[in-house]
Amino acid sequence: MIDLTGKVAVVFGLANKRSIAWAIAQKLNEAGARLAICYQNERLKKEAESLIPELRDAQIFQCDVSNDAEIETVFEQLKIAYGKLDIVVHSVAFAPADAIKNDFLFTTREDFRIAHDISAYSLIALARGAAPLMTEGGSILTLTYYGSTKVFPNYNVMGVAKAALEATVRYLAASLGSKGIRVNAISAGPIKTLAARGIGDFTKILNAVEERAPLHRNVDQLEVGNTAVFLASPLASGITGEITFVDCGYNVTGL
Ligand code: NAD
Ligand code: 0WE
Repeated sequence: MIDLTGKVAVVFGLANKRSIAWAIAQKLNEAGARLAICYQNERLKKEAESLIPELRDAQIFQCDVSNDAEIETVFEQLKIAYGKLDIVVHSVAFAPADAIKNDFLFTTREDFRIAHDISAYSLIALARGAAPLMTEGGSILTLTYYGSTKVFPNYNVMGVAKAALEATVRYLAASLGSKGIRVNAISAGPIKTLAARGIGDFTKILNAVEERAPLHRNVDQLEVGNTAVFLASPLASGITGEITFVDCGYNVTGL
């Protein structure tokens, strides 16, 4: 068993119990980490408040990652509450609905900007806020998707933003390596979360994985959580700048 007793983890991107962030928070907590959970806005506060009692030694904080002032404030609050940080989980993505529905050719400048700001730039902003608190080194994790590399119908500008996010992981790994801070991404297979709701062909995507992935099934949030615990732990001390697939092997298949 991996033991994260005495470690402090902050997780961004909790919307509801189906969120990948929630599974990661649960698994980190099971491993012994203290948990700071961040939700985006007032609208999601109630949900966070209702879930938090399921964890041991957890607190909630509000932070919209598109807002520099809120990022600054949350790291001030985390410093007061914990004094240090060991693990940061970025489980946040957003593109305006039109951009992941309409023809990619018509992606607007503003929708491109928003997708990249929230889904990729925010990792840099969070890493910069967290680094001074990661005084004993640490692990930064983000969530990506294979649409960064291959074309999936409708993923559109999110695919471009995930490509930027994965490159950001590599540059941050190089930037923070000398402080003993590792930066990695988990590339998860498709999972029915809030972020997947309303995506027309989602069942088709899930079925394609069942049919073609080496394991002939889909992944669940808890499998992503287990990999997050590993990457956050000393067992992964030699791994940084890496994209780890948790997709039942789908990405290695050619047909
Ligand atoms: P989710 O909807 O539960 O999580 C997305 C989170 O992003 C939400 O909690 C939302 O509040 C947060 N968010 C959006 N804009 C924000 C902002 N401005 N400030 C702060 N938070 C903001 O869905 P999820 O599937 O758990 O997504 C988490 C991550 O996993 C995303 O990066 C997503 O791209 C990635 N991912 C998801 C899948 C999938 O199929 N569900 C597959 C691979 C990767
Ligand atoms: O990263 C994602 C989805 C992220 C996402 C979802 C939404 C829906 C609501 C970002 N922005 C928005 N904006 C909204 O208004 N995934 C990996 C899940 C996902 O989304 C897809 C997928 C998969 C998988 C969209 C098209 C095709 C496949």
